[in-house]
This record gives sequence, C-alpha cells and structure tokens, in this order.
Amino acid sequence: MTETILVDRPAERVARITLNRPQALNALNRQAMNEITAAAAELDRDPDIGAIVLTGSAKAFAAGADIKEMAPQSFSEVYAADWFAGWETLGRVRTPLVAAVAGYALGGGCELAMMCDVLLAADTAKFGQPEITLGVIPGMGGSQRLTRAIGKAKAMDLVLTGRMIGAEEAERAGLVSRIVPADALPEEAVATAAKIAAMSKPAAMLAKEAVNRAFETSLSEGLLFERRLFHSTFATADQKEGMTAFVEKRPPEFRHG
Ligand code: CO8
Repeated sequence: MTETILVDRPAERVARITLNRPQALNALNRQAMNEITAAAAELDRDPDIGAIVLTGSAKAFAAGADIKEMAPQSFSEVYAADWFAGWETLGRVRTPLVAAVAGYALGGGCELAMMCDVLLAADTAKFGQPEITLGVIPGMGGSQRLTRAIGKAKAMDLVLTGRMIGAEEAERAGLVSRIVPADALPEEAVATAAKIAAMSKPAAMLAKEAVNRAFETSLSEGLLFERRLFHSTFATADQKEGMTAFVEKRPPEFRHG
C-alpha cells in the first residue's frame, strides 16, 4: 500500500505512476522517493510491462524535494544518510520511462523528469532549479543532467538565478521531447508509452542503454558499444519477426524475446 503515489495500468503493457501529494504540490519527501523507486523497480522486473509513465497533477509534476522535511537537517545527517542516493535506483530501471509534466517541475521535480527517457511537457509546464534561492544547490542530478541536456550557458542561467522557464523555452533548449496541449497530456503520455511498449522489449531496452551510453563514454567507445548491441539484436526472435513482417508487408507481432 502506497501513500504518496498511485500505480495503475492504463493500457496494454503500460504502467503509470502518478505522484499524489496534492497538499504539497507533489513535493518529494523520503517516503515518496522510496515508493516511486520501489514501484518503478518492481514494474521493471515485470515482463508484461513495456513502458512506464511517470506523472503528477495538472498543477504540479513535483515542486521539488520536500523543503519542510529538509529544513531542520544537519550536514552530518544528510551526509551520513546519503540523502537522495536512493534515486539512483530509478536510473537503473531498464524499461523506458515517459515523464508527463504539467505545471511545476522544480528542483527535484525537474531532476526527476530528467531521469526519465522521453519527456512530454504540457504547455503549462514550468521547469526550474530554484535550489539556489534556498541556499543550497541541486542534489538529484540537476547540475549534471540539465547541463548535458541544455548546455553550460543555459544550465548556469537556471542553476545560478533559480528562474523558471516555460514549456516553449524548455523545448527550444532541448530539455523536453515534445509539447502537448495540457488537456491532451494524460492521453498522449499513455499513447506514447503504448507505442514504445508495443515494440520488441529487448530492442527497446537495448536502444535505451545505447543512448544512455552516449553520456558516459567517448564517441569511438560509444559507437563500438552501439554496434555490438546492434549485433546482439540478431539473436532475438523479434529481429526475425520484425524484418520478416516488413518483407511480407504486414505489421510485426513482437513476442518480446
Ligand atoms: N516542499 C514542501 N512543500 C512544498 C514545496 C516543497 N518543495 N513546494 C510547495 N510546497 C507546499 C507549500 O508549502 C504549500 O503548503 P501549505 O499549504 O501547507 O502552506 C503547498 O505546497 C502549496 O504551495 P504554495 O501555496 O506555495 O503554492 P503556490 O501556487 O503559491 O506556489 C510554487 C507554487 C511556486 C511551486 C511554490 O510552492 C514554490 O516555490 N515551491 C518551492 C519550489 C522549490 O524551491 N523547489 C526546490 C526544492 S529544493 C530541491 O528540490 C532539491 C534540493 C537539493 C538539496 C540537496 C540536499 C542534500
């Protein structure tokens, strides 16, 4: 039983995790971190799930880490408990993650969205890393993933001033995959996840792994890594099915193996 999230299965092979702390604009306290990461890890192990949607409410995806919970903590406490290290579990999820962001995605909320693979933004979305205004800095990947996503000049602007950007500026900067009208966001997120989930699961997992490797390695090593993964797809039945279906001019029926 979870208190900070709702988990459902809105379409075939699609799971959805909805942040549900409306009284705090979905601020991410430790319980939320534990519940989100545990739910995502469990869904990741489920062979019947091909993509996971992570979303919030119309007003807030998540307005950051929980400031009320953090306020009294000392250095020794956050250091000893290695605060936020638990989020690394989400980075290890191999099933594609679709973030559907409406309203505020600030601080830890923006960082959580950036941990996902496809980032859909409603036209109401507002992104920012306002930690500096609280006398701290991003602590869940903001200085690293944001810089890789939008480059140094723009990341410095956001991280040093704490200003928010709207969906259009976020899209121009390369932070989001696509902008969707707010009222269409829930449907579009599920449709996108369903499209991914209908692909060969091993191929989708390999594709995710290959793209993510681009952030961890040199170009020549990355190209080699990609090529070896590409070779390995020829060991799957889905490769035979996908290519045979193309030749036979019919839709493929992937068995996810
Ligand atoms: N934490 C806790 N509670 C929050 C948070 C939050 N991040 N954001 C909003 N809330 C609460 C408010 O306190 C309020 O509660 P109450 O009704 O009890 O007063 C309720 O949610 C509604 O919020 P508002 O009344 O403020 O709603 P508005 O529509 O007026 O404003 C804003 C919306 C602009 C989003 C505003 O709430 C805001 O600025 N929130 C804080 C945003 C922020 O600074 N986020 C970054 C947090 S820090 C972080 O994420 C990473 C820190 C890394 C540190 C590393 C340490 C190891």
